[in-house]
Amino acid sequence: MIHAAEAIKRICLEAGADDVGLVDIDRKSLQQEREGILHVYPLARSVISIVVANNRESLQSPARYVANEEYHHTGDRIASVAREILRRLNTLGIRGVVVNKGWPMAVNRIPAKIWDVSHKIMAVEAGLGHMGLNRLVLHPRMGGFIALDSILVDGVFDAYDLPLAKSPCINCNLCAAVCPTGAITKNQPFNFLACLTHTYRDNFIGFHNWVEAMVTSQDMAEYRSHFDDRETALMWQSLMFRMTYRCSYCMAVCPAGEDLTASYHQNKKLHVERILKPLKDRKEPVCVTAGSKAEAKAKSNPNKEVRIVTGLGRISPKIDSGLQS
Ligand code: B12
Ligand code: SF4
Ligand code: SF4
Repeated sequence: MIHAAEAIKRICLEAGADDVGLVDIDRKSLQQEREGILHVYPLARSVISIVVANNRESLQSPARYVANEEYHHTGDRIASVAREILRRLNTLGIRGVVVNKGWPMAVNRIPAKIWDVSHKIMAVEAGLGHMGLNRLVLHPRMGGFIALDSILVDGVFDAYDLPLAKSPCINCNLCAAVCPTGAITKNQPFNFLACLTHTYRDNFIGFHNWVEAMVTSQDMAEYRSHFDDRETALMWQSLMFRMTYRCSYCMAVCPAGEDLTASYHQNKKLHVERILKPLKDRKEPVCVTAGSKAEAKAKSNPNKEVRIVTGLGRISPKIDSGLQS
């Protein structure tokens, strides 16, 4: 049976998605993604890509614990919305699987890819936006302030979406300007290791380093040379509550999307003063590996305290040596 795309989309919006697009998994542009999709759900025929908006101002706050709470809540909400959509589709005879929006992932696969379905690629194929210079999917209205999720279903639809003709990225370069690790630069590919080493410090990489520091340190002074008391507190918080993202500034400053671009163009200076500057000037440690371009970048901002860490290298030398620039 072929289902009406319009009716499926209506169900998604009524269940709480802020936007939705439909993708057939046989299209040529998804050939590399098929294996991952079929690993998660061997009966998949289509992907329903959904978007849920974040509260923008919470993500822009210099109080980063406020931004973190927003990430986690929007993540929970999109996971619930996706499950609600699937329950409703079940009543039409459509079966499927909701893919995790992010964590938990197949972290035991490192150094191989730890996720199976790239929500960004699905969202682009579903016509929900394009990846901007910051490598985030920018929605034409909501910009980058969105969470993404994908529902893999066995149903076939009478119409599918295609990528948008135009990218919402306005090439303002603010994401590159605010990035404390230099992961985003105009003429080079996104340096995911630079981003990962800093933003994910209180995630699995830092955790490995933390265990190592505890096992190998002879006394507290040596332990504190690896993890000072602030870092121990952040690790405790990530383990006790939920992971602390140390950065995400590239999302906070991005003026893409109708909701924001017009006001940005009206007063660029105000946008920079109010949103970019407090993040750029924020006094904080920036975690980098020794000798990396990220180290040089972090050192160039006097407001940042450069923290040399082991990074992923100790856990997965293969990734570090193969990809670090
Ligand atoms: C892996 C990952 C990361 C990695 C790599 C980012 C990346 N660009 O791929 C790191 C840790 C750096 C990261 C950081 C962040 N992420 Co993230 N991340 C993911 C994840 C799990 C997969 C992304 C993906 O598909 N990448 C592959 C392709 C599409 O990305 P790409 O840029 O074209 O290619 C790069 C990677 O492939 C990378 N790469 C190559 N080989 C390898 C090997 C390994 C092991 C890794 C890790 C990466 C890697 O290098 C390529 C060149 O840059 C998704 C969830 C999901 N399951 O889809 C969330 C996701 C992309 N993240 C998201 C967010 C919000 C963030 C952060 C803001 C942190 C946060 N608060 O959550 C930062 C922003 C950094 C940035 N500017 O991209 C959102 C993005 C929403 C949006 N509007 O687009 C997603 C979709 C989660 C969600 N469900 O909403 N993330
Ligand atoms: S999350 Fe931070 S370090 Fe990573 S790309 Fe964005 S601004 Fe750069
Ligand atoms: S901050 Fe500017 S350059 Fe960067 S992704 Fe957003 S619109 Fe594009």
